[in-house]
Amino acid sequence: TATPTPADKFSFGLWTVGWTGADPFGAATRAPLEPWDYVKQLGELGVWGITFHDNDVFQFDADEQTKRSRVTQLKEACDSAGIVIEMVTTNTFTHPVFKDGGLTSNDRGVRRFGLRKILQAVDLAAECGASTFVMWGGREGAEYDGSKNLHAAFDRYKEGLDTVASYIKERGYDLRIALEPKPNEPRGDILLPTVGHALALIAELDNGDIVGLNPETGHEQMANLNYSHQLAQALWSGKLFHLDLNGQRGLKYDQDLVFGHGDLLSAFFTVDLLENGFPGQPDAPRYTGPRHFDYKPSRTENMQGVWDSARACMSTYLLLADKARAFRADPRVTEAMDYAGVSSLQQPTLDAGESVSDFLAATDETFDVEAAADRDYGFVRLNQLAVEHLTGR
Ligand code: GLT
Ligand code: MN
Ligand code: MN
Ligand code: MN
Repeated sequence: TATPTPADKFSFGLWTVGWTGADPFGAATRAPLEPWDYVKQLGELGVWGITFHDNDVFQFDADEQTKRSRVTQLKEACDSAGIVIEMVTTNTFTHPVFKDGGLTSNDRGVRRFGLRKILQAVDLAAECGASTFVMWGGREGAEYDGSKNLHAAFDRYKEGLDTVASYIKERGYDLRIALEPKPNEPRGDILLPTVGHALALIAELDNGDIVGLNPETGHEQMANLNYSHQLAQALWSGKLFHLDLNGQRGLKYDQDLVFGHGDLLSAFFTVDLLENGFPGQPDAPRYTGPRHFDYKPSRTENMQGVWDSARACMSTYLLLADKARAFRADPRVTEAMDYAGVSSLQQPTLDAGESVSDFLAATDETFDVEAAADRDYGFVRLNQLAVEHLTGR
């Protein structure tokens, strides 16, 4: 195992280690602790930061005084554990009032109630010094295609997000919104099912400059997508504001396994991208934010297993980071990447200043179609080198 320190910038949602194991088929298998008790333990594990929903700290119907005292107690626990509150979010999915969503419910009263709850959580995020405000629209969706005017739903989603973003600007908060895509569960179909869908909505916002993404490993994999590719496109768009690392094994319910306990080779390339950036392109955008885990300690585990699994998330990440560094430093990998043409992709296809008509007129250009068709790229050998590093050969 590899032991983390706060310099590694690992963070955990309070709802992760705090999950008591209640699922749609069974009752809780562990007793809940108070938020500050989780903080203390996470501090001892070498964790840098925590994240939470408003209702991870106080109940949905808590009065102002209770909210105040519980938030204060949490902040004090973070201070004494040397832990940062890096992200805060709103729960607009647990209470039955949100059964048809918060920002996109068919019921306007619910939308106004949900928007107020979100804005109050924005104030809380700023008060706690968080830099990211995640918005996972878990209930923004439908089971039945005829139950929603989807055109209006996108209008209301845009309206809600723009209202929250402009409120952040108006207040001068140093806070950015990160949308978290998910294809389904708990709704049959959730709006913004993937990173690409969220990017497309952000492009339509009036205040989209402070709206980006919080992609989760398992959520992209539930849509049968490649997580590292999703991170790459979010980075390329300047929109990778935050992330949720975990594990998922195939197309099934959202497993929220320990990071690396799903597709390990994919996890390797995720860490490789996060730690080493795009290959041979040091000026390309890099992710420098928290290494945030959104996982669930399996309900077969007791409290020992909760802390073991939190440690496992961080240890897996650090072990993969070591492997990824060794992979990039390996001369055989450099050679295989050159052979594969990896660095050549950086070269623009047209010459500098070359016009389309010049390009079309350049008939003297010699290109051997047959030779290029016969070319060996050696991608398999390159991938095998990754496997060899990963298996410690
Ligand atoms: C919920 C969801 C997660 C989100 C959280 C943020 S809450 O547990 O399953 O993926 O990241 O609202
Ligand atoms: Mn999940
Ligand atoms: Mn989840
Ligand atoms: Mn998540």
